[in-house]
Order: sequence, then structure tokens, then C-alpha cells
Amino acid sequence: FSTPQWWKEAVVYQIYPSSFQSHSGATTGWGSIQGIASRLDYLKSLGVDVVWSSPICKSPQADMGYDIADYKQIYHRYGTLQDVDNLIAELTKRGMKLMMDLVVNHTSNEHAWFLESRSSKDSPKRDWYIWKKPKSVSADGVPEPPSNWAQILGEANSAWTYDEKTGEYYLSLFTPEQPDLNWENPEVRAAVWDVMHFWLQRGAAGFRMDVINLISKVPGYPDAEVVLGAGCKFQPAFKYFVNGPKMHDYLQEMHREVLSKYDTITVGEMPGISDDDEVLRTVGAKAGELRMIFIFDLVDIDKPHVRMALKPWDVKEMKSIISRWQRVMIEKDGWNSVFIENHDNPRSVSRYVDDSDEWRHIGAKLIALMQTTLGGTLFIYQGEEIGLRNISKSWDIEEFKDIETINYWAKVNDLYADNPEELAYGRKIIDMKARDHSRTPMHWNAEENAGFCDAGAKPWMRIMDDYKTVNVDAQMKADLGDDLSVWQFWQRGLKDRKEHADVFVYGDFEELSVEHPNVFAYVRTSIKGEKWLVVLNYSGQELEWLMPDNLSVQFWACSNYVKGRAEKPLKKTIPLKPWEGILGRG
Ligand code: TEU
Repeated sequence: FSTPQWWKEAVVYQIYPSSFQSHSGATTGWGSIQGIASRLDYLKSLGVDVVWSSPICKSPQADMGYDIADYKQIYHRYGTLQDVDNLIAELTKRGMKLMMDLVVNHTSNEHAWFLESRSSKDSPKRDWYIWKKPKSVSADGVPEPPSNWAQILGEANSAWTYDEKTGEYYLSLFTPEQPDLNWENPEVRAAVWDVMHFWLQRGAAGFRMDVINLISKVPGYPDAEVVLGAGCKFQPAFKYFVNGPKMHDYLQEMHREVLSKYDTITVGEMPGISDDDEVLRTVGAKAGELRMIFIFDLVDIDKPHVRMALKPWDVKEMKSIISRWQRVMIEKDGWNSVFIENHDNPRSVSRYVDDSDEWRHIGAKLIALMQTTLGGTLFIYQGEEIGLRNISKSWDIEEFKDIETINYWAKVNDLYADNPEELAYGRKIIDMKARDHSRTPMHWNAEENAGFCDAGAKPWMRIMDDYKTVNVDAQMKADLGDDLSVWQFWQRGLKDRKEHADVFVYGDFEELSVEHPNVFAYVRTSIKGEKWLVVLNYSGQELEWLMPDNLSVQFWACSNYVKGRAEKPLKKTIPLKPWEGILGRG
């Protein structure tokens, strides 16, 4: 952390606090801050520098903590402010840092600010949220929402929630329990700056900022175009609040009022944006807004208009997305965040490779080789380091806990109660896209409850059935001769990334074989001219890949099949096993 660019080289590990680790004696069946503190040596040994925890503040948990009721108190199942202070102290001892999850596009509907705002039209805090009269009220007194916007976590519902008491609607883009703050109001912005100072002065190193590009809405909240077909009363309205008219003003004010006063790491979650120049207005080296953002092009590769749906994709599209952002940030002096998993997406081994018993660990290492050799700040999501896969298709729907999944399944049953094919398709969407897949408790060992919580406690969510074979303990201790477990492969990849940061963090990026349908190959080159070649076979077939004439490899540093293939290739054609990735020194 000694250099001003420390946040570029840092490896960030995202913890989903409800599912990471409980602490001995706890009977909640939830993870806790004490549990996180007990795993810092583990994270250090993996090669983690910064811990980002999904929200831990006081919340009724309508959206697993992304509905905050008090920004300066801790959710009781997770612990206390004292526990957070202790966590920060323990991280500091190990040369690590804490990144908080800042959720300020909206609060919980149980936040004191909202309770006051909804108490009356004359409340001093009425204008802290977005209140509108009904578009109309029918003869029998049924109000109509101000516009046809659909809820993001359940598009069968309106993004406007009716409040009987004052006869008005409030905007709640995600769920009725998450009223949007009115960022037009300088009092709201000042209150957010105060929350940020509170955590930065407490020792947090910065923030992941939840949907920070949605804070400015198009005035008037106009009706959205109809893109969802028959039976859908409400429509996705992203164009009316993604990177809205005043977003940059607010982010620049945030930088002036808060971020410029600290040495922070910041990453803005920005769903729905993919325009180079618009992105650079936030992450450009001289932008004066945020260090980096999460761009969703890769994790939304199979998303049509809404996330709980499917659209086809192929390896070429995946390659073009990754290569594009590697190039854009180099050419336009911006900075990437590198991530392929988080708490809102299915597991990467189930989405991008083959998660069968035979291929899961090979595919997980293929992804690890890609992630540890791409340019930008690297983010790993809990469980990704051991190659956790999606929930089994055999689980009952009741085992899925996420509000988005619950709303989606309710919509499918409302629309297609007597249509087995549509119900089956709806379950297929859940099996492939539910956010629950990445929220099951962590697999620490083969003991009861996978070591996540005491045997006497009931985990808040079912633990996956493969925890006895796929767990941290087994993979850290694995002695596979010439091979490495997924965890060992990640540990080695993070070590190589650190040792060759000038190549893998900062280096140039050039894609090879752009037209190849299965092989993702690229060369990373440091400013001093040190070249490394990465060749990734994103298929289950044996392939031969032709090395370009102008490239030669001195030795193969590693493959995801064996620790390393030191021999020099005799020919220009490189044989690739199914899902094989190789790294060679040019
Ligand atoms: O998610 C932002 C968001 O809209 C996308 O992740 C995605 O569209 C969403 O998961 C619905 O498909 C952030 C948080 O990461 C998520 O967990 C919260 O539910 C959401 O904001 C509201 O705070």
C-alpha cells in the first residue's frame, strides 16, 4: 500500500457476510463479522489485500442488506460497531484493508429518514425521497402509478409504491422496501457525505458503491417504451435512470467533499452502461470521480432486457467483451475492474465452462488463469477460489431465498399456472440465473454445516450437497503430485500476478486469433518489453492452436492441468486439451 497506485495492484476479495463464516458459539446460522475476522489469515495466505463485504449495516434484510435502515449501526446478526473496529484492526495488523458497500441510491423503508418523509406531505424530509401523485385515479378510487416503470427485482410489479396515508406514490426501483433517495436535494447529498466520512474516519479504506449510476433520474419520469410483451403492464426503464443527467455532477461533488480528502479505493457498480466515453468520464485518470467501476457486459452476456431471462452467446462474444475493455482502458487512460463473479450472478464455472464432476476443477482453473492475467484491479468472489458451482436442479424452489427469485417465480406461476412447459422454462431460468447460486454458505471443510456454522445452528440457507468434496480444507491440503487444486492454482496465480505486476496488472494487451471460435489467446507486455502469452481453450474439445510466426515461447510457466510445462514447444502448433489454459514466457 506504499505506492499511490496501491489500489491498482490490490487483490480484492468480496465477502457475502450472511454466508461467509459464522463464529463459534453463534446460533443464528448466519455469518458474522467475528467470523470474517477469524478467516483473515486464510485470506492473507490466498493473496488477498482488500476485503470488500456486502452490506453489514442495520437492515430488515428485505434485499439481504441492500436496504439499509441505519448507516451507522450494524445488523444485529452480524455483530456490533466494536466488531467492525476489531476487524479493521486485525486487517491492519496483516497489511490488509476493508472496503465497505455504500448503498445510497435508496434506503430501507424502515430508515428514520423515510419514516419521517412518509409521515406527511409537509414533512421537512418529504423531499428526501421521490414522491409523485398518481397519474390518475379511477372512478372506483384505484390510483395509477405516475409512470409505467417496472421494478428491477421483479418486473411484474411497478417501480412506484402507493402510500395510502398521503395518497401519493414513492419511487422504489428495486423493491417497495427500497425507496429511492432524491439526490436532487442537497440535504440528501450532505447526509451521504456524512455517512462516507463516518466510515472513512473509522478506518475503512473505501467503498464499492451500489448502483451509483442510477442516482440521477430523467426529470418527469416519462413512460418507458414497451419491450416486454403481452401481459406485462410495466416496462424496464433503464434509459431513464442509467447514467442520468446529473450523475457526474453528483460524483464530482462526492469527490470534492469526501474522496479527495482520503487515500481511498472506490469502485462504482454501474449496471447498464457500456459506452466508452461515458465510462471514461468516471474512471478516466483525470475524471475526478471514482477509481474504477463494475461494467456488466461480461456478467450480462446472457441477459436480454431483464436479467431473469436468457439470450444466446458464444466464446467469440465473450472474448470481444473482455478484449474491448482491456484495450479501451489502455488507449483512453482509464482503469479496469476485473471480475467474473459476485453475489448477483450464477457461478462462473456453471456459466462459462463445464461444471460437471469431471471438468469443474479444470474449468475453474481455466477461469483463474484468465482472471489473474488480465489488466486492472482484480476482484474475487467468495467460493470462486475453490470452484463452487450452481445449486443443484434437484432443490425445491423453497430453498431459494432471494427476493428476485421469489418475485420471478411468483410471476411465472401467475402467468402460466396451467402451462407445464412455461413453468419448466421458468425453473430453468432459475437454475441458470438465480442470484441464490452464489449466496449459499461457504464450504470450509467436510464437517457438519461445512464448517460454516456450529453443528447446533441451522444455516439460514441450505448448504450445497458437494461440500464434503469441494471445500477449502481439502483443496489447501491437496497433494496432487504434478497437479494443483483450484485453490492452490488461484494462490499461485495471485503470486505470479504480484511478481509480474508490470506485465499482468499494468502491461499492454493484444488479442491473438480474434476469429477463433473457441480459443482466447492474448499477449501481455510490460513497459520494458517482457512478454507473456496466455492461451485459453474455452471448449470441451481437443484443439490445436497455431502460434503466430512473430511469437516464440521460451518456456511454459503453467497450465491448468499440471503445475508447469517447462519444455519448449517443438512446433508452432500447440495441442490444447479440453478446457486447457496455458501461460508461456515470450
Ligand atoms: O445490484 C444492481 C443491479 O441492478 C444488478 O446487479 C442486477 O440488475 C440486479 O441484481 C437484478 O437483476 C445491486 C446489488 O448488487 C444487488 O444485490 C441489489 O439487489 C441491488 O443493487 C439493489 O440494491
